[in-house]
Amino acid sequence: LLSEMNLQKGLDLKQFQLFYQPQVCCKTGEIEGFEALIRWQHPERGLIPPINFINLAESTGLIKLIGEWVIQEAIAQLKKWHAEGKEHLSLSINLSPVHFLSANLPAYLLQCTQSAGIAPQSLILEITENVAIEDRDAARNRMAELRAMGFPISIDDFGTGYSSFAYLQNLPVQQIKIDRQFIRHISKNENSAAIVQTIVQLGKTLNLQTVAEGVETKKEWDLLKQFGCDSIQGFYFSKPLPVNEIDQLLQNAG
Ligand code: G
Ligand code: G
Ligand code: NA
Repeated sequence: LLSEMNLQKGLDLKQFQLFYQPQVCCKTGEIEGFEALIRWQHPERGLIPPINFINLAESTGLIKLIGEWVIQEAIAQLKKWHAEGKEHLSLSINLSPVHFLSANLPAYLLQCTQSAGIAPQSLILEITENVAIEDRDAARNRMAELRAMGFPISIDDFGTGYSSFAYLQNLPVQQIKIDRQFIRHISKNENSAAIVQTIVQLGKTLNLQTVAEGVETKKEWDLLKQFGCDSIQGFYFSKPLPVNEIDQLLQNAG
């Protein structure tokens, strides 16, 4: 079993790696950014997916160190892409609730983006709906603080939690990511299609960017375009890939 000691060692030995999954603009069909997804390249166990260690990282407090590594790595990569003339690319990172609410996160983010010369607007912070359930006031203050600095905030897995609408009513959010569980049935189930259409409509009314997650087929992509969804992410376009393969993809895209 994985332990705290293993995890710390993984950090020390730099065994973590970011994979990147493209996000594609529905209007132009072009890549507009990526979501960074962490992997653990373990010498004996191979590539370990985040579901197998994020909970442990959260319960041991190591999630802050891991999250700071993700921030550093993501910004360094973004800086490379921007230096190659791809200034339009954005990068989304996942932040755990504990890290999101931790005291020095805003200062850390600002320091990292400033020293890299990266505009905060191009680093999108993804948080899940649970963040506000646990500590509503702290979450609201934190979002406002990060917004004031220029970091866009995205609600991940939108529609699956209890507080979806509370978020949109009160909190400074710029993007919602429509959960895969709705997307994967839109071409077969009228209820799923209606829910997604309604979320997209809501996004338009509230001036929020809508991103559909887990898009796997041409049929789903066509429907989402028809609904007016802003962006898609999913296996239909590309699975999450290591950076060398992403660079190839960007090159082929011209
Ligand atoms: O890439 P994959 O589908 O295995 O990711 C599963 C989940 O792990 C994602 O939904 C995401 O919420 C979480 N995850 C991936 N990368 C990170 C990360 O860098 N930090 C945190 N906190 N969670 C991540
Ligand atoms: O919750 P979050 O959005 O961070 O989850 C991203 C995870 O979803 C990644 O681990 C990624 O591997 C997975 N994923 C991305 N695209 C697809 C897809 O089209 N289909 C399925 N089944 N999983 C996907
Ligand atoms: Na995410």
